[in-house]
Amino acid sequence: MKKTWKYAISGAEHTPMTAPLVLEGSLYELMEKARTYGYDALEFHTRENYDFDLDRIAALRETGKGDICTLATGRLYTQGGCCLLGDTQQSVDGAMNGMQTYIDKAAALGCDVVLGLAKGDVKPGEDRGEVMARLAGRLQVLSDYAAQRKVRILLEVINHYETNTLNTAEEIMTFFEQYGLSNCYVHLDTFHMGIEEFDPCAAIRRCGKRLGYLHIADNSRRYPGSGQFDFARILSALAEVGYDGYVSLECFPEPDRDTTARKTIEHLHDCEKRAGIQ
Ligand code: LER
Ligand code: MN
Repeated sequence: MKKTWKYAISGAEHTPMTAPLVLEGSLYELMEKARTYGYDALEFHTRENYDFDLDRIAALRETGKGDICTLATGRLYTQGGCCLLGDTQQSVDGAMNGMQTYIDKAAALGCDVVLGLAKGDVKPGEDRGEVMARLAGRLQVLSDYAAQRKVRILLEVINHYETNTLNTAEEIMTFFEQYGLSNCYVHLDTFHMGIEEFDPCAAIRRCGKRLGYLHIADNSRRYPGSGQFDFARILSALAEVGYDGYVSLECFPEPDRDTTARKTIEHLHDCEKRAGIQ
């Protein structure tokens, strides 16, 4: 079987103690570090108004010293308090404007955006069908805005302890089948799948060509290879659907950032070998 995907690693300039983010440091240093550890690119977590030095990034790319594949937007919600299903107009406008700013930055960088918690929730007493239609309408605006700029929206499937919408591959695929949203792609995460899916490989196959991004962590949300998940099986499922996006490490940096980054890439290469993936 053929390896069709690339590997990425998550990082931010400042990571809260509770965040499952591996690297911490300046963006440009992290882009280089990712490459040194053997990953193809960096997944960067930041606020929407981050000032990217595009010349410096272009130089890192041209010399093969570093790359950036995604901007994660969760801080729009966790720090900015805005989400697409917000209960005030200010929260919704903040999320729409904030996402458009992230998309503008991603367009300048030539990368994609991840949308997870900034999606929001159905509130008690609300009609779920109506709320999901409202979410689809707002996503359609963002999806069109991003498509015009050649940016894809990677919509993350997150477990039900963190959010109450789009918790499984089946749910998001049914949502896409109902509303189209052709520039939105499924973003799975092995940690969340361990909670929600009967079989993560079946979930990958259900998404097929609509799978756009994958976070990996082991069952305890520590590095792949530290726990019970079978990553050889997961990589085989990716090969089966011809997945050509990034497999990005998002886990707790325990026992430390360096060990996490090294052990993961070692384990992934070992799993590739065991699964006969070249
Ligand atoms: C973010 O990628 C994620 O997986 C969520 O658990 C964040 O809370
Ligand atoms: Mn994730």
